[in-house]
Amino acid sequence: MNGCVGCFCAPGAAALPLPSRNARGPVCAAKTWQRKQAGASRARRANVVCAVAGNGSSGYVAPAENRVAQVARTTNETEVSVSVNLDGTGKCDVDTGIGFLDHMLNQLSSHGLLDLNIRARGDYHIDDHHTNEDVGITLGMAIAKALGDKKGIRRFGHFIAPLDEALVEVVLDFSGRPHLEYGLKIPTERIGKFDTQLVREFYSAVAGNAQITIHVRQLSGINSHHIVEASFKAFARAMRMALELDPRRLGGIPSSKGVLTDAQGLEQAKTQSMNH
Ligand SMILES: [Mn+2]
Repeated sequence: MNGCVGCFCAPGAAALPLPSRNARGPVCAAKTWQRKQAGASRARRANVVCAVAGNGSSGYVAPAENRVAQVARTTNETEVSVSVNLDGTGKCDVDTGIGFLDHMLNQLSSHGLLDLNIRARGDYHIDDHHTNEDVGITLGMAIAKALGDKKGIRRFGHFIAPLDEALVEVVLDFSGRPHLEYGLKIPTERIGKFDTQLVREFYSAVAGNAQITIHVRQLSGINSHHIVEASFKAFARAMRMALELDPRRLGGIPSSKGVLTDAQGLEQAKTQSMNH
């Protein structure tokens, strides 16, 4: 018996006894399966195009309700307001008074497809510490508020982003359990005027207030600006993955416990953050 027409299976191996109606010769089981898959994936692509027109993320499922929130937070040290749309298109309008932080928030918005509007003013005459941290706290609170009970989300997200020589991995879980494992080794104390110790403070504030477990791991990197920016790009894409809806979840809460928010923990985080 001859081998299958159109693939390289061994002559006679698993060949169907009769050629199919459209085939010009005998067809092996593998080829039949491939042809079925090709037809199915053409059909899938057509559906997805209808479902995601204008969004551009394959498999994107729009939520039934808008996932948006606004949070304003004022202390003796800072005044911060954040608006966020978790299902945005990457529209970003931020002015925190800290240039490098604005640059990083633009990465988060653009690559996470979050619409962000952030205004902050703080006690810069001391340093940028309070303002940087309070932007992270308020952003975390806004994300948690927009997300609500987390019904239907993918929950986990991960991404490895390069920026030239720098390569940074971010893995996160919207677990309701705030935790930060921070592995950036930034070689300089400053990027322009920005104190590089503030990167950790920012991630910690977001993790605490959005109740996310975040692991940030540096795989390579020499230039401080590249390392931090790669981390924000990875963070953004990981957030996008985790926050998008899983159509197979059918709107359920992605936890075997059935709950992913810790109201008491959230209150504690807010109280702690007010006492910094
Ligand atoms: Mn840059």
